[in-house]
Amino acid sequence: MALAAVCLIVSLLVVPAAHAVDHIVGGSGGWNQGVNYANWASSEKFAVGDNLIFNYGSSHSVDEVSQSDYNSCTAGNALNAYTGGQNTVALKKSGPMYFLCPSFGHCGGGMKLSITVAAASTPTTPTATPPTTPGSPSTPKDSPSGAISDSGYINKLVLGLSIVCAGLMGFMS
Ligand SMILES: [Cu+2]
Repeated sequence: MALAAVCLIVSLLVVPAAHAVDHIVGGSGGWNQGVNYANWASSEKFAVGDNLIFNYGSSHSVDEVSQSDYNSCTAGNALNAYTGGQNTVALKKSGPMYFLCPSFGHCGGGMKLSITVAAASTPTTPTATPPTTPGSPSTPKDSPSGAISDSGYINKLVLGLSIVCAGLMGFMS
């Protein structure tokens, strides 16, 4: 039982955890009046597993709302409400999300944000450095071809872990 749990956790952690991105809402402008959030959002790529970070002063707060409440700047039906000046909102599922500031007049003045969350991205350009150095001529034994891509490396790692876990669990049962 314990081993199976460990194997499951390991295989869940290995791949997706490396690509989460924290999006600072509004950039240096933060969550405030006078920031164009449509422009800001258009320059970001949101994916499941990422986080939105809201930073704001005491005259503001953050409501996640429905699309219709977003369009009409209706506060009071918040799906989730955030206060306190600094919040991290985890993007847990793909699709649109809508936020506004419920302080009177702020949403109408532009303090509203809509984003579209994409499904978790595949690692097309991984930045993690593998523990081995396949490009180095001093380690020919680890990678005879010298051309294993990062994604190929991760796939082999996951496959290897799966085989080891399956073997261990078969041995234990
Ligand atoms: Cu506000």
